[in-house]
Amino acid sequence: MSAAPHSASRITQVHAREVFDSRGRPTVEVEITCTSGHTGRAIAPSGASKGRFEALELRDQTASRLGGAGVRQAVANVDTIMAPALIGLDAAEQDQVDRRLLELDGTANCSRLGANALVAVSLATAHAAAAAQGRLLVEHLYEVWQKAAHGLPTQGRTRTAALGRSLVMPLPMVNMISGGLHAGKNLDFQDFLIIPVGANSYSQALDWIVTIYHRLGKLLGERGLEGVLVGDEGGYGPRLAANEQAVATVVEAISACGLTPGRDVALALDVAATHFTEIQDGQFGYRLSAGGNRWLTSAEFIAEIESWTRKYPIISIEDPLDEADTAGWQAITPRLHNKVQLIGDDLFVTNPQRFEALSGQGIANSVLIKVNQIGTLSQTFATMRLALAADYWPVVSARSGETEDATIADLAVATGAGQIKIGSVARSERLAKYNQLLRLEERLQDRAAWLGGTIFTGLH
Ligand code: 2PG
Ligand code: MG
Repeated sequence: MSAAPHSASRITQVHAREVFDSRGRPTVEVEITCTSGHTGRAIAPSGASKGRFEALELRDQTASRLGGAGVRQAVANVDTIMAPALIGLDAAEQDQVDRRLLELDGTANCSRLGANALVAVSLATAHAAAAAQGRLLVEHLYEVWQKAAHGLPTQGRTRTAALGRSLVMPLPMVNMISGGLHAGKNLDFQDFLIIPVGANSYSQALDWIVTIYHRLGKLLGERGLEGVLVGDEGGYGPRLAANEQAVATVVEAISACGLTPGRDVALALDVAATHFTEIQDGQFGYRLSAGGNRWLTSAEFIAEIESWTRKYPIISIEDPLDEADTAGWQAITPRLHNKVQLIGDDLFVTNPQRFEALSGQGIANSVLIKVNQIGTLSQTFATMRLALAADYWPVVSARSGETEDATIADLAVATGAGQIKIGSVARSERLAKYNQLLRLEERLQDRAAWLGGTIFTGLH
């Protein structure tokens, strides 16, 4: 049902400015004001280990200022092109606003106006609509999502049957040790994470995570492993001898806290393999540096990852192979899909078309959800809907470049995604989201379910 044209949430003003993210890089902030006088604000995040098929983040490329990273053009695009076209629309009609944005851009990857401009406008629209209606953001997003998810089959799916249909406090997947592009390439793999599958509430999950994080820091410090230095997402960035040592050390930290690895707290990896792919003679391969210089074929690399899943309680693996190594993905999926969550991040880039095409080839069983990979909230919801309809777990995710903007916390709860990945439990751009989830848990109480590790029932 369309709201009346004189509704309180009609857009009267759209304004952008350049602000800075957690890496001290410029990004786009947008404020949208409605007839009611209420304003909504959002800030675009930014990735470092990007997928090749992500929407384009527009940077000024003027070397004389901020090394070319400025976003003044994206800001100008909001103020001069988007604002006049959005004024008068109803912010509560998210799909109309997003459609208008995509029409104005007119490209498949937001390359004319910039995905950083689009995402900030799209998210600010939701904030403005919520404020104008005097509702919590999570409540407004829930309504928008329910509309987008309309007709989602409720029968016949097992893994994700409980997801996407109601408010759910997400199970956090939390970075403990960082490598790859987020920590000066000290390790090949990007994230060594934990999932508190045995926790019986979000706040208990967070308690466990924080306890393990500090214990791990102490452990690394005792071993002289620079345990105090943290990567872009707040995870420790120690110079370990091998990728596997990171896994073993995290397991040790879990046990040292009196928790049982696997039962209470499981492990997860974001391999981000795209960033150490090395094609030789037209064949996909992976160049590992930590623990000796080795080049492995896809098949050898898959065998190595599989051997880890036998040795350690790993329940989730993200981007184990290059985004274009389709044959590799087709080989790893049947081998591991009953045992682990196989997340496509760089693989799917939250793009509904890519998701449809690749999931149709039986690749992965989970999709990472990052609004700025695709541009707008509506496209993000389209991907999430497709994911749930295909029985894929959606995991709402932050980027390595973040800010105080905590929208994804509300987004994860509103969509009932079941999982969230924000980084570690240090650095305020991460805690802004974890803390918002604590507020939501308190505020929503029984209205938001806690499914915890039960979403993985069926994996063994
Ligand atoms: C990832 C993300 C977040 P980036 O690869 O999953 O951890 O990193 O934002 O750099 O793409
Ligand atoms: Mg990733």
